Amino acid sequence: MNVVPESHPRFESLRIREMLVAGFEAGAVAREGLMAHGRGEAFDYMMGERSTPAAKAAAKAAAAALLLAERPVLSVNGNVASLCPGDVVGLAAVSGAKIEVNLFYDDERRRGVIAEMLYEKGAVEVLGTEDDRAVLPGLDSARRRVSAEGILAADLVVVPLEDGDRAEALRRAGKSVVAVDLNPLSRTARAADITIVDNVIRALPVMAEYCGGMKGDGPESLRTVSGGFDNGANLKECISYMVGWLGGRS
Ligand code: PTJ
Repeated sequence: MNVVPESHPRFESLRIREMLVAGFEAGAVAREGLMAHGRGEAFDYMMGERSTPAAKAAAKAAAAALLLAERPVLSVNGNVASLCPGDVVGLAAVSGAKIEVNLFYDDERRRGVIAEMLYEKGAVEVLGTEDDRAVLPGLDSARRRVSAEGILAADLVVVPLEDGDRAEALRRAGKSVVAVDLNPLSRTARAADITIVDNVIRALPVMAEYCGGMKGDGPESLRTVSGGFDNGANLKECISYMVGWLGGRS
């Protein structure tokens, strides 16, 4: 983690890459997760590697929805565990959400490594490592294996770095879906109720901050915030922001 000098103009981006490589070497990140990060990086570049006003609005609506939910769950994969395990634990603590490991490239050993990374950051309980997991209907990938006490019973699931299939299956199962995806064109981004088009590294702390700020608010006020959110319009705003950002650089 000390090869790139802090004075390097791309230090932050390179530091994030090193976190993923370290996560890969620790056995948490799938090989394919490294490539998925590359796609994310490209979109992040197109929005100036910052949380846009549209992303902040989506994070606020997501925080209100999280506080309103009765059985919210944060779904964690290898990339998320390697990039921001402490932020996952922090968001769970402030929102009352459960934490569940759920992998596309499912592997018992990797699930254990990821759970351990979260426990090291203070997680009280990490679901998804049990042998006898339940099945989320309407999904063929390994992501269908879910905890009966977690995602199966959830009324809202936060899905950072997701594949569209599961986002759609979760919606069909009657759950609200909050996605964090740098790609505003992805199937996940379109299938979710609320999509935060931002890097998960920035989005989770912003969500936690909004949760902390709105924690004392009544359900009516929270419903006004989450119900007033239009995901389609927000995605359009994100795309316009990217086009504007690129236009300004040419
Ligand atoms: O750990 P596993 O086995 O669950 O595997 C995880 C990956 C990421 C490999 C798996 O979910 C996958 O293949 O995902 P996709 O279909 O490549 O989608 C990942 C999405 O996340 C893409 O739209 C990327 O743009 C986006 N993305 C990548 N890095 C980030 C991101 N979004 C937010 N923050 C990031 N840091």
